[in-house]
Amino acid sequence: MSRAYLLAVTLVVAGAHAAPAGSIKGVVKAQLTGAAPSAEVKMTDDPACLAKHTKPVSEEKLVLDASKNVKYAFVGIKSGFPEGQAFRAPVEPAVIDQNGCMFTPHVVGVMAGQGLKVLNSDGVLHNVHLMGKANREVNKAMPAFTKKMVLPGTNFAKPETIPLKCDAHPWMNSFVVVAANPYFAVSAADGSFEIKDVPAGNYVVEVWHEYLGTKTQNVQVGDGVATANFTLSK
Ligand SMILES: [Cu+2]
Repeated sequence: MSRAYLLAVTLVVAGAHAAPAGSIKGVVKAQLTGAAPSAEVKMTDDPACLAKHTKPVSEEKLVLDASKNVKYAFVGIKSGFPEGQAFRAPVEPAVIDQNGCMFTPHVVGVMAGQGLKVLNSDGVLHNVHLMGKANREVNKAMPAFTKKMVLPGTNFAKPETIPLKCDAHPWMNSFVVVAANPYFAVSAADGSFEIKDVPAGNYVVEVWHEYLGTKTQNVQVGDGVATANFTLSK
């Protein structure tokens, strides 16, 4: 029997023993006792920003649909992996845009060590100001003619939630959530999220929202879809 054949057999057997993967799906809802905060963004500081909108623009601190489903909640696996398990950061950077003088999306997730591509669709002077505590502070001008800038993964080495602001436009603020593993998602406009390709196991899943706070729940993932719905009260 040749060595190549033995190697091939070994690889097939190893593949067959890989843990099955499932997904975690759910919806994030808000339960509010008071009125939802909603502030109109005044772009009067910069006529170039003002000119990009024909309708009033709202802050994105709390974005709800008619059923109080929450957009821009970050959901990720907090713990439950085998001890010492290492994760490889995606090679492709995450992407955030400056569009209409707003950061889009308002919340973006990166894995520790993953880069972030910052776009400037506006053709307006912005600056990218990341105010991390565990990670280094980043403050870079983004001139009108600069269409993109890639911040390497060394800027996102440690898990934490980093506020991202533009000092030129005080209403521009967002969050870059640095996660310890690649299993996370940001909820869509209908509050739904899906974390894909999760190895089978028992996990603690955490939701974070800048206004509504955090909540955790235990989720058992097997071969298929595990459900994790969250209601955040305020
Ligand atoms: Cu700006």
